[in-house]
Amino acid sequence: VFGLFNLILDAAPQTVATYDNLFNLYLTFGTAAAVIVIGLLLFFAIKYRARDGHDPSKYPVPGWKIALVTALITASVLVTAEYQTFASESNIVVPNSPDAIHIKVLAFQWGWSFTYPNGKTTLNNLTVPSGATIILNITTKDVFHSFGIPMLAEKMDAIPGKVNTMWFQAPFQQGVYKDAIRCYELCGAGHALMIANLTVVSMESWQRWMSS
Ligand SMILES: [Cu+2]
Repeated sequence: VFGLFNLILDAAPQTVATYDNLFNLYLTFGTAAAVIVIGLLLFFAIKYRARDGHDPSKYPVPGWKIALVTALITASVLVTAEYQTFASESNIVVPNSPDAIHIKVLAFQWGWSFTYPNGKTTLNNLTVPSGATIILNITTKDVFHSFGIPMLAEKMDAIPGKVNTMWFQAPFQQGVYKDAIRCYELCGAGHALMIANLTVVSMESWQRWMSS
């Protein structure tokens, strides 16, 4: 099932694949740990249950070998998860690219305003060129909000008096991604309405709009 999802997201940005791979790794280890622990718990609970003719003091006690094997398996799982986590960080740090497009995001009760390098502003719609590296500088006019693009597996808090940076690679597929942007911090009566579109245009029409 996860392989299938990855296939569908094949055309999606690298950051999405990084987050998904990491999530699937933790999910796999977590599920395996749960199955083994709960399975053994049930197995031993039934095997060594109290009944006539059985003396608990005569039951076998696990020796150092089984303890060592358990410790080694646990250590290798933890080392693998930590290694993958730190290795993934290089894929998601804000890129220091001169081609990156910087856009200011201002959250307010209740909506989003985006200000582009040419000084223009759009409301509840973020327009970016296909495949480009986008660096967002996110803040808020009033209360705490949180800027999230679930389809890109990204989220960043918008905090009064502070500018938080988040970056993403724009999807390659052009078009309007309806309701792709949402608020993830309960921010008042209109919280559920803090929805914006992500519009992906060609680099040519982006540049035309930038210079218009
Ligand atoms: Cu909000």
